[in-house]
Formats: sequence, structure tokens, C-alpha cells
Amino acid sequence: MRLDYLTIFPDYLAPLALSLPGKAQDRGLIDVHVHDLRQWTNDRHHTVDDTPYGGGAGMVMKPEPWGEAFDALEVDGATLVVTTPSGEPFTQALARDLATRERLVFACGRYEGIDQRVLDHAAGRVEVREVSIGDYVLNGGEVAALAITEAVVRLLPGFMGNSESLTEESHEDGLLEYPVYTKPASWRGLDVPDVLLSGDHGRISRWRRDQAERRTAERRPDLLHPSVAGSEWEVVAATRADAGELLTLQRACWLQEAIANDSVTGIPALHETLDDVVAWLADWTTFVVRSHGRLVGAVRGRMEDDAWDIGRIMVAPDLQGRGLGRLLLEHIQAVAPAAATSYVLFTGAGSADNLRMYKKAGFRLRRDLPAPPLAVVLTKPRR
Ligand code: JD8
Repeated sequence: MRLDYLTIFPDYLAPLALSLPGKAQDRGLIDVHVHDLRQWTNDRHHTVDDTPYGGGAGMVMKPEPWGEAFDALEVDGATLVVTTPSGEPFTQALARDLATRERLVFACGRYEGIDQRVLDHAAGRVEVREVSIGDYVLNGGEVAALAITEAVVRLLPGFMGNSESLTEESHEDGLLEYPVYTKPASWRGLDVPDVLLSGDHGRISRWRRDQAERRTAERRPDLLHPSVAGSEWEVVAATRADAGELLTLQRACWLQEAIANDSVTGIPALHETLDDVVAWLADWTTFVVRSHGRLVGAVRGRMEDDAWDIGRIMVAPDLQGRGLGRLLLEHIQAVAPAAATSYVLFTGAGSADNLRMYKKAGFRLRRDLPAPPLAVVLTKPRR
């Protein structure tokens, strides 16, 4: 793969000669060329910027040097990667995609950015990918170009000693990394988890999968629930401050259950007070979802012997049917402690929609288990 970098700070890209990209060059896997944009200026001050049309702070990069650079580098047919805070998010999937290209040309801007006509012009000659490495503001595009280069080059065939390790990585399987340990087995009073010393590879991989899922659920629920990504729904841990809205949502949701099961007296959730909600928030691991600040969903879980007891799955009546219930059910399963060997929940015997959702999620009706009045119990083994 050939990689060209256009920048007014070529020294910023010196790391390309080091570590990973350096090794890749030595092995002929990549052919790196860093270019100072100023060589394509024609005035004695090598001017690359000017004031913005329409006014405003800062300077904008002039189009002419870029155009002449593209001509000199004969970029036609390549992929132009323009790093910019307004670009598409850089992800492992995009890294895998860019790793299939023959040639990448990185346009590293500075100042307030590059005159838009440079990109419009380039679009007629190359594939243009405007890419951002994250929702924060840098002073220029070089750091992003380095990050993207490292993520792409390490995916090139023949680069990683054992490609198997690639498949096990964060973001490769949509999960974050599981915790890792090495010698000594005990350090400053902290011991390596016994399962890792057991030699039981089945248990070890289940433990690692479980750790990866739990970390992902806690730190990046958006990765667990792609439907969340970009949606206004974010699953967060509940706090005491949510109690009032939880009580209100609970009453709204269980009114539907009362109608579905033709009973009000038989539904505890309908008779709880605010203090009751505050009390159970202290006993249960509880998550809520807010949409534009409004509490629209919730779920709770706690250990019951060796089962993870799931309950109070609530979805605001006006938002039902959009997958939020499924999202909450997936999330509460994902955060179950390692000790949980199965999941258990109950719902109204007449709650057809709930029963359909639970069965679709792998839960099975257990008429052999004792259930609260008007309710049925469902269980699901832990994978
Ligand atoms: C390229 C100029 C600075 C940005 C005015 C500060 C990427 N994730 C990212 N954050 N920031 C960048 C980035 C910033 C850049 C340039 C990339 C060129 N700037 C500008 C707009 C606001 N200054 C980035 N990838």
C-alpha cells in the first residue's frame, strides 16, 4: 500500500518511521511519502492560508497548493483521507475498509480547515473520505492521520505475526477487551482470578466473554445495542433522583398490565409508594433510559440464589413497539454477575406482548415453578 501525507508540518509525521509503520516499510508492506504542502506555493512567503470569505475568526487553507499537490502526486484513482472533526467516525470497520485500498493520500489540514472547493474538486478524481477520530477538537489533521495509519497498517495481510490475535481484539467482535493478567499470580495483595490459573479453556473463554460483555455493557452500551447508536436512547445506571419518574412510569406501565390481566389489586407495582421505589433502588441493580431528558424506560436485576432475577422492565406507553423493551432486556442480561447461571423473570399470565418478547429472547415458560398471583415465571439458561 502506498501512503502519501500532505501537511505544512511534515515533522509531525516523523513517527511514521518508527514502530509499526516503520517495520511495515522495512518489510515493503507500505511505501510512505510525506510532503510539505508549501512546496506547491508560488509566492516567496509560501502562503497556504488566507482570511475566510464571509468573515469570522481564524484563517482558511487556500485551494491552489492542494490542487497543485494533487497534480504533482498524480492522485487520480487513490483514496483521499481528509481528517476533519466534521468527518465520518473512524471505526474498526472503516479501518478494515481502508486497508483494502492500493493507495491512501492523507490531507492534513490546519487553521480553520481547507477551502471546501479542494474536496469538491478532488471528488472528481479520487474517492474522498472525510474522517474524524473522535468528538473532540485538535489543532490539525496530523495526529488523526497517524492514528488512522496505525489502525489500517496493522490490518495489512502479512503484517501481524499471528493474524488470529486480530480477531480477538476490541471492536473486532463489537465487544471491549476482557481484563488481562500476567505473572506474578499475586501482586501487592492482588491475585489473578482463579479461573485463569485453572487450565480449563472452556471456563476461561466463557469468563473472558462474560467480562468483555459486562465491560461493554457498563462502558459502551451503544456497542451492545447498535439500535442505540445514533438513537436518542442511552442506558445508564439509575440513581435516587430517578425515583419519582420511575414511580410515575411504573404506574403507567402496570396500568396496562392491570388491564391485560383484568386486575388492579393483584399487581404490587401499582401499589408502591415513592418510598417503596427508593427502597428497592437500593437493593436492585437498576438502569434507566432517557430520551431528551425524559425517563422513558427502566429495568432492574439482582441475584436470587444462582439466578439473575430480572424485573420491572418498563417502556413509556407512547414509545412501545420500537425495540426499547428488547434493548433493556438485552442490557440487563449483559450486566448479570459472573455467578449468575440463569435468568428468571415473571410477567402477567395475560400479558401477551411481554410473553412474546421474552420467548423471542430465549426465555421459557416454567409452569413448574411457583409464580406470584396472576403471573407466570420464565427462565433462560445463561450461555
Ligand atoms: C483536521 C484543522 C483545527 C478544527 C477550528 C480548531 C480529526 N477528531 C478531530 N478533532 N479535530 C480534528 C481536526 C482538526 C483540524 C483539522 C482535523 C484541520 N483543524 C480546526 C475546526 C475548528 N480548528 C479531528 N480527524
